[in-house]
Amino acid sequence: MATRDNSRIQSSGPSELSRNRSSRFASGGSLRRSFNRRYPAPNLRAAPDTLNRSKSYVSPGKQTVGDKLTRHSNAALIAFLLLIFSVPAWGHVGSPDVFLEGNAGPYKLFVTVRVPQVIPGIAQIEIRSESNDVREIRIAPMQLTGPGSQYAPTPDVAQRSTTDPQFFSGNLWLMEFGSLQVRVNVDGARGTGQLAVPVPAVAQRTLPMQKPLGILLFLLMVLLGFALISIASAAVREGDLAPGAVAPAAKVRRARFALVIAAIVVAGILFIGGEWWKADDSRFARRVYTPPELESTLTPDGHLVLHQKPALISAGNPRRPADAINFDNLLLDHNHLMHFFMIRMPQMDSFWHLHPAPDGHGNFSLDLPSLPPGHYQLFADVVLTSGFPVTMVGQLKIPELKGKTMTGDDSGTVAIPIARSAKDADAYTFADGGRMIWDRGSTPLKSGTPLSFKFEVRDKDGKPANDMEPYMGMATHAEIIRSDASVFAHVHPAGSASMAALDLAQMGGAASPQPSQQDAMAGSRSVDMPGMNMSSMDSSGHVSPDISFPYGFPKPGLYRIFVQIKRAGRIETAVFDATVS
Ligand SMILES: [Cu+2]
Repeated sequence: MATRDNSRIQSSGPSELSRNRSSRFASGGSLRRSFNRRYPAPNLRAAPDTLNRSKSYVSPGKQTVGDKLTRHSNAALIAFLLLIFSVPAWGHVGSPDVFLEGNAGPYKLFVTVRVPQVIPGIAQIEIRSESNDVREIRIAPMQLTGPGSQYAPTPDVAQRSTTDPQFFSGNLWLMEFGSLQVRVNVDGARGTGQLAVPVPAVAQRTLPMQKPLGILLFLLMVLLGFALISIASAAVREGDLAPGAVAPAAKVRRARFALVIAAIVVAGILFIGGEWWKADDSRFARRVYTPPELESTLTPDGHLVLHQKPALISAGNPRRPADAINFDNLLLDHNHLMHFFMIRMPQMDSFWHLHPAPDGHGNFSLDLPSLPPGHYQLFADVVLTSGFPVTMVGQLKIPELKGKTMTGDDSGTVAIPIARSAKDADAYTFADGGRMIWDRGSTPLKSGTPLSFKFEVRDKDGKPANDMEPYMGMATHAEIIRSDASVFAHVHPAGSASMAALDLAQMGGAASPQPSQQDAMAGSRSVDMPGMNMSSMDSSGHVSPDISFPYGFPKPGLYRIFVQIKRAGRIETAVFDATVS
């Protein structure tokens, strides 16, 4: 997803290095082999091209002349090492990583996919099994939709942790942008099972070249350049002289001429190389994903029209077209084509989750409810037909406004402003006296750690609420927003992947479903979605007052979490603040 994240690349600790340095990346040759092994057949021919191009992916924003000279195979190797040793920084509208809780057959898994910052790049897969009867877990990357989703590559075996036998991890190369998936196959005492994890793969940034490396390469360039010039001139001057003989004046003159010619040739090579580097760099820069902007127009009577701005999500694969944001062709994501969120900034005290509808002219529109006036940050979630989830961002100033009454799945709340100093509360009281309690556990919240968020809903008498209902087919919808709006995640009990993408993934990568199929899927999901975390819902749709979802904060900071539930026909939104270190 998108990069609104300015965080710098973090330095890699020793453990990070050793985790990434698996033997198959030791040399270029084995790298190529491993790539062919793990990638679906239709892409094989694209492989060398993609592979060679990857050296540009470490090209810096600010380059020294030396940086531009690295056009050799060892430079490509260095580039790969840089890629391998980089730790994912965080993007999305803050959150590129995928957290998923689901069932691979009889085995309940908690899967984290740490998406690389650059594509091609290495995704880190971490899997925790709830039970201890798992013998082996295999993982493989592939496209989520289209022909590439039909040909699973040979999977890799995930390594079992030596200290924690229920924890498995592995690294996978993601060679393409766009809508991918990681297939997780489990073999154990209770038979086999499969879970497909949708992974939106985008380049989040251009990795800068490390300064010492740039200086080293620059010096090498100077050395090699001068060496080449002097060899050329020395060869002309002394190439056919007897040992110890002195070069005649004519040869000395010709040698000077050769020196000038060699210098011009070297300068020309450097110039062409520099231009090549720049072209490659800008081509990659165009593929770095930033959240598409959402344009909005508000009429005085509170009618809001949302326009798309054309944006393409490159596939990075010449055989696969780029994904376009097209408001006329989206997937239904838990019953709606668009989930639209408004939050008043910077207080984060007025929060709305609305569902605009297509207006038939390529736009989405809705009548706003009565909102407190102010400056609002907008987030709009849609899912492209490839299963790629897009969060568009925008800003809107809301004047004093007499809005319409909310209907259907629309909801919102006004709470106290977010405060940096106060100790974060772990209970939220609803208007009817009922409460939601956050079981924060004893350890402080840390960024970069996959967490299971657990909440308990109590009625006004303090007893577990027995009037919980599914809200848009699920026990809860939670929105997690950083205080500077640089992180936005829309999370469900099954995790941070979009529900529409999950539907596609569990269908086994059939081509994009038709709307009728989607309706059937949406309908069936509210009762039972195979593979998904429905632990807080039973087959009759009864919802437990204990709700949970997996998520990991992408970076430290202050976050506000809106946990939305439905009780006795009312949609309620609990508000929690989280200080993350
Ligand atoms: Cu939702």
